[in-house]
Amino acid sequence: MWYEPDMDIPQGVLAHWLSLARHTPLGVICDLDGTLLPFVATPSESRLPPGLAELLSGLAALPGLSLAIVSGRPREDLERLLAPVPAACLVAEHGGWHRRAGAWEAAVDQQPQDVEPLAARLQRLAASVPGALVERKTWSVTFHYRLVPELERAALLVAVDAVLEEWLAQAPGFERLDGVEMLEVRPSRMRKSLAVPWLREQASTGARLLALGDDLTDEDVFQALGVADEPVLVGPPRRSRARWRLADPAAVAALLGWLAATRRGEAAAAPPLPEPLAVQPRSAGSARGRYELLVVSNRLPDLRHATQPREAGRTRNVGGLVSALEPVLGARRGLWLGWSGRTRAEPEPGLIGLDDESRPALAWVDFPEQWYRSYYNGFCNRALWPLFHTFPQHVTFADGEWDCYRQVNRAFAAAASELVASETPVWLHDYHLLLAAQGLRELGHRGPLGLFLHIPFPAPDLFGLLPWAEQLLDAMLDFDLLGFHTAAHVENFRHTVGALSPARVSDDAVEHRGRRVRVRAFPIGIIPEPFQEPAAPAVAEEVAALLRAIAPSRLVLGVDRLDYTKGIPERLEAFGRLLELHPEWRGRVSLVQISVPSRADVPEYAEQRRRIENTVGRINGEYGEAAWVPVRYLYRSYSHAQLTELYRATTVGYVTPLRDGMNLVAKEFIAAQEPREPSVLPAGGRLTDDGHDVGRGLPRGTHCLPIESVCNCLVPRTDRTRRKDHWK
Ligand code: ADQ
Repeated sequence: MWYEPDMDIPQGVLAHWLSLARHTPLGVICDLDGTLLPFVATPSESRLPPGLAELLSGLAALPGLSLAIVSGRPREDLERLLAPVPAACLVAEHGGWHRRAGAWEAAVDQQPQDVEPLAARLQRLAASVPGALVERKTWSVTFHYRLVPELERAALLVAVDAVLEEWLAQAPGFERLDGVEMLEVRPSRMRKSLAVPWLREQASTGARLLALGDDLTDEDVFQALGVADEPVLVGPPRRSRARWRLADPAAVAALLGWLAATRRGEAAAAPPLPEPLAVQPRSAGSARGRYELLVVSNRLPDLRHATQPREAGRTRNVGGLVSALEPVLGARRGLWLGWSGRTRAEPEPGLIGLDDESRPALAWVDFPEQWYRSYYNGFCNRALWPLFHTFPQHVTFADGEWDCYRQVNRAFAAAASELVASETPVWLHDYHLLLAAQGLRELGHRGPLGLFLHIPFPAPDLFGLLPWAEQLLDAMLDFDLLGFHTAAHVENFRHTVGALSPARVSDDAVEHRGRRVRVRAFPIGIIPEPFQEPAAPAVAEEVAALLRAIAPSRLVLGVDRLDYTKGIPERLEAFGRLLELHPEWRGRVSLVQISVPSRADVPEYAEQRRRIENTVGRINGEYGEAAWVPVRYLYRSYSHAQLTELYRATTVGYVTPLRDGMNLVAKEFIAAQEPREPSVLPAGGRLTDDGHDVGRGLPRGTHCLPIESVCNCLVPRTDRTRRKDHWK
C-alpha cells in the first residue's frame, strides 16, 4: 500500500518528500529486479518497457540529480536492459562493478577463477533438475530455482546446501546470500552498499540520497545511508532498515515520475508517496516506553560521514562524544535526539525520524530554514555563545531570535515527550537547549531532567546584559541537575541566581518553587585509548608527507574549530613575534595551523577567517624564503587518526584559547603522546593541581602568548624527555 490518490497525505509527509525531491544534489539509487522491473521467469526475459525507459532518461538528464541502477546482475545484462538510458550510472554484481560515462571499474580484488570449482559443481546439480539455472558472474555464482517444480525443490536445496557448506568452509573470503528463489556465493566484500559512497561522491558535497530496493541485498544499501537520506522498501512490509515502503515496481515508477515532475516545477495533483515504515512521524507513540534514557543535543552526531558501509554489524557512529555516550545509551536502552543537520523551506519542522537499528539509536528532526537563521545562527551563536564566552562586543540581541529560540526549545521538548514516557530521564546538552526543561515540565514530564553546559557560564554582570536574563535563568531552574565544566562556572551560576532570582542558593544546590536543583562541576574528559593506537600505514604516510614538506623545520601545531574564542590570530601573531625576536629560528620551525570550518555564515566567523588568512599572508610574506614557509594554514577537517599522528609528530602543541569550556584538543594531544618521547604542550603556567585546566592558555585580556615558552620547547627531542614538566 502507498498513499492512494483519494487518501489524505499528512502535510508533514508531503512537505518532507517535497524537500527531498527539490534537494540539490540528489542521488537516486534504484535496485533493478523486483524494484524497477517485476520478476519474470528467467533473468533473460526481463525487458525495460519504453515508458519506463523514457521516465528514467528524463530523470537522469535532470540537473543536480544522479541516477544509479544497482543490481546483482552481470554487466552485460545491465548494459542490454539499460541501453535506452545511457546517462544512468550502473552498478553490477552487487557493487563489484560500476559504470560511469560508459567505462566500467572494478571494486573487488578477488580473482575471477576463485569461484570456478564451485560453479562447476552447481552446474552438475542443476543439470539433473529441470528449471534449475546456474548464472556465472565475474567473481560470484548464482543458483536460480524459481522454475524448479515445488516437489523437487526441497531435495535439490539439501544437495545445494551440502555443496555450499563444504566449499565455503575452505573459502573464507566468500559468503552465501539467500535471495528471492535464488542463492548466491560472492566475495564478502562485494555489497550493493559500495554504491552509496560512490554515488555520493558523484553527486558531490551535500548530496541527499533516495534508495529503493526490495530484497535483503538492498538492506546493505539502506544501512549505509545517513540521516539525511531516505531508504524505501519495495514489496510487502517486513522488518527492514528502510523508513518508507512502496507496494511494487508500478509504485516505484509513479514515485520517480512525481520526483522528476517536481524538480521540473510541474505540479502533481496526487503525489504517489511511500508510506512510513520504521518512522513513526509525530505520533511516535510506538517508541514511547521503549527507551529508558533520552539524550538531546542540538545537532546529532554525523551519521553520514561515520557510516562504514562494509562493516558487517550495525551502522556505527564515531567521534568522542559518541564513544563516551554509546555505552551509557546501550546499557540504559537509550535514544539520542537532535537536529538532522538538514534544513527545509517549509516553516514547520520535518517529521521525527527514528532509526533504532543504528548504535546509538537516533531520532531527528529537520529544521525550517528560518530556525537555522534565527535560532542557530541567531540567538545561539550571536547572543548566547559570545555572551557566555565573555565577548560582549560580538553579541547581537534581537527579539525575533529570542522568540525563535523559545519556539525551537518548545519543539525539542515536544519531540522528546513524544519519544519517551513521562518518567524517563532526559539528559540535555549545551546552550541551545536552556529552556527545554521548562517545555518538558509544561508537557507533564515527571522524570529527572539534566543539562550539561559545554561552554563557560558567565559572571552575573554579563549574564544580566541579556534582556531575557530572568526568564532564561528561571527556565534553567526547571532542571534537576545542572552540570558545568569547572568550579568557576558553577560559582558564576550561583552568583547569577543570587543576583537575579528569588531562588535560595545553598552549598551545592538551588531551592526554587519547592524543588531542589543540584549544581555541580563535571570537567569533561576524553576516552584516551583511540588516541594511543598506532596509525594505519596510509595515515602515517600522509603525515610523513606533510613533515617532509616542512623539513628540516620543527613542527608547531595548532588544531581548532575556526572560532574567535580559540585565539588563532593571537597565536599567529605570537609566532610572528617569535620569528622577529629570535631570527635564529627562521628556517628551523614551521607553524601548521589546522582549522576546521565552523559557522561560516555567521558574520563574526567570516571576519575571523579573513583576519587569520591576512595574518598568515603577512607573516609568510615578511619572513618566508624560497625553501621555507613559516606558517602552513589548512582550512579543513582531519580524521581523529590523522590528528593523532600529527599530535605525535609535533615538537610543540600550540593550544591558546582566549576562553573555553574545557578544550578537548589539549587532552587529545596529551593522550596521543608516546610517554618515553613526548611532544611539548606549553600551558602558559595555568595548570591546576588536577590538570583539568591544561592548555586553557591566556590570562584575561592578554593578546599574545608568552613566546618564550614556545621557544623553550623547541629543544631537541632527546632533551625533551627530561622536560616532562611542560606537558605532564
Ligand atoms: P569545541 O569548541 O568544538 O567544543 P574542543 O573542546 O577543542 O572545542 O573540541 C574540538 C574537537 O574538534 C576536538 O575533538 C578536536 O579533535 C576536533 N577538531 C578540531 N579541529 C579539527 C580539525 N581541523 N579536524 C578534525 N577535528 C578537529 C565545545 C566547547 C569546548 C568544550 C567541548 C566539550 O567549546 O570548550 O571543551 O565542547 O565539552
